[in-house]
Amino acid sequence: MAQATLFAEEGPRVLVEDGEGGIRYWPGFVHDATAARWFAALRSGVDWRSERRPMYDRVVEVPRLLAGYRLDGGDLLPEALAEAAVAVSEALGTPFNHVGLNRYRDGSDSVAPHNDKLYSIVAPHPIALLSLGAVRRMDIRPKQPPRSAIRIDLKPGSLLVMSHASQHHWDHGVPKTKAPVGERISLAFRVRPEGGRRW
Ligand SMILES: O=C(O)CCC(=O)C(=O)O
Repeated sequence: MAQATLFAEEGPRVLVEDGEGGIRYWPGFVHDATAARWFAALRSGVDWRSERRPMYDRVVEVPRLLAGYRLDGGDLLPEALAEAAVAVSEALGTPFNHVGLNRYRDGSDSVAPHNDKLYSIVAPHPIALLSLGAVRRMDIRPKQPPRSAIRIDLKPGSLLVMSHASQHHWDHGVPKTKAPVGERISLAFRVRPEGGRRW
């Protein structure tokens, strides 16, 4: 698909500055119609899994559905995912080799505040989060005081780009909400180290 029909016009906004591009929010990265088409295709075409993970002395259900694909030719990609991967990689000039998918079924699904583990991503490449489906709020909070959060409503078709360096100083998370919200899917593009543990 030609990029002219993929991309919307609203450009990126800088939320945090650092020497590697900081944290940028690009509300209209793709048109609403493209975002809606990718959402529908991925919701039905991905083999979603639920996961349980150890948390302190317990094992808890991860509060969202997950999936992941290699982008280096190792996995057969749903067409919508292949299109999204090309769009994001070309726009950022980044050789992303992995995409993690998160599906938030309703407001009780969430991701706790965290930073990407630095051993699991290659510097100086950024992490890019493409949002599809319902709007959910992301809180981006400095690790050091004063810890006041940047709160950003992630619109469908938006791209949030976080530098590798930002992961040292900022946490990000999508809190639960009691508001009635529809489903959201996020695509988290990363450059993983070859032979690393986190594929
Ligand atoms: O859903 C999002 O936009 C955030 C996902 C996230 O933080 C992650 O996959 O590590």
